[in-house]
Amino acid sequence: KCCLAIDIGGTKIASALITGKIIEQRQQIRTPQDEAASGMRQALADIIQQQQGMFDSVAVASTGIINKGILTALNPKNLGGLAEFPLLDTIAEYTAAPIGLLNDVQAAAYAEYHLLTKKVENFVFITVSTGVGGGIILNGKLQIGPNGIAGHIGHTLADPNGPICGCGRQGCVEAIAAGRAIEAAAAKWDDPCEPAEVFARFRQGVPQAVEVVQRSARAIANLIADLVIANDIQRVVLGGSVGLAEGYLPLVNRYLQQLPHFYQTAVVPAACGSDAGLLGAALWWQNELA
Ligand code: ADP
Ligand code: BMX
Ligand code: ZN
Repeated sequence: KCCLAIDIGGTKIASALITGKIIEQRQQIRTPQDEAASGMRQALADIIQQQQGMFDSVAVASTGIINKGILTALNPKNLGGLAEFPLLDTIAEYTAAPIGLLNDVQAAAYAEYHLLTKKVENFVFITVSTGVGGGIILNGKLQIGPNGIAGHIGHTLADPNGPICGCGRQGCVEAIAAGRAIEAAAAKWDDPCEPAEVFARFRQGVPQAVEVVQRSARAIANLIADLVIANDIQRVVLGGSVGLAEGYLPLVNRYLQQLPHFYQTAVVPAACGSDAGLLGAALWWQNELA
């Protein structure tokens, strides 16, 4: 049985054919930013039509709140202003195969949890990417919630005096720590640059870059501490292009280790790297829906 997995992020849309844990035909395109709704429809149509006849099911991991087949952005700025999109109906126009939908980070958490070698009951996956997202597993069960909202930990409070988040709240973790937040900070520099270059400068010790990366890592360390003390989380896995950027995780660990021991837990990088969302969507479909 082969599953067409699609992972829709704020920056990139990945797709692949997945059989068991084997990933084939992996492709990646940029997430449409202007004309976001028609761009999204076209991107989905292209992916499905390219693989037509090759899959028995479609599993989609998407950024945003996924509820009753609809994608609702908590932070529309992460999706080129797209606030709501009929994900299920759109995909169903292009294929008769059964379709499963899940939030992108809930999916990634599912994959990473099921790949752990040392079993734990309570687990969190955090992505620091375009936004900051989370997937929470309690007593071995992925938390989705009655409205699909569970795990949106990027929108917990980091600083009541912080920047206004795209979700409308002031001082969210996402507004301080996410790739887009780093991008916004670096755009104001005399010598502006992209997040990848911010990290290169951070590793060279350029003070401006060090400050921005430290601010992000400190917010994530405090978020982890809050999750641990609220839910007795035994393990945290970090993903996303910012979360996996060289030098970032050691910094998060350093801030976490400065806190009293009850707040601490092991934080490790995503075993599936940038494939966690794809693999998680397919695994979740196979195990929970098929
Ligand atoms: P998505 O949010 O679509 O899942 P990513 O996980 O790749 O995608 O995260 C995208 C964010 O990561 C963007 O804000 C981008 O600027 C930033 N980014 C991309 N590459 C790097 C890198 N090498 N180091 C640090 N940040 C990066
Ligand atoms: C945002 C939110 C989450 C998502 C997280 C990470 C939107 C559109 N997305 O907090 O649903 O899981 O970003 O998403 O409101 P990514 O695009 O950075 O992978
Ligand atoms: Zn927010």
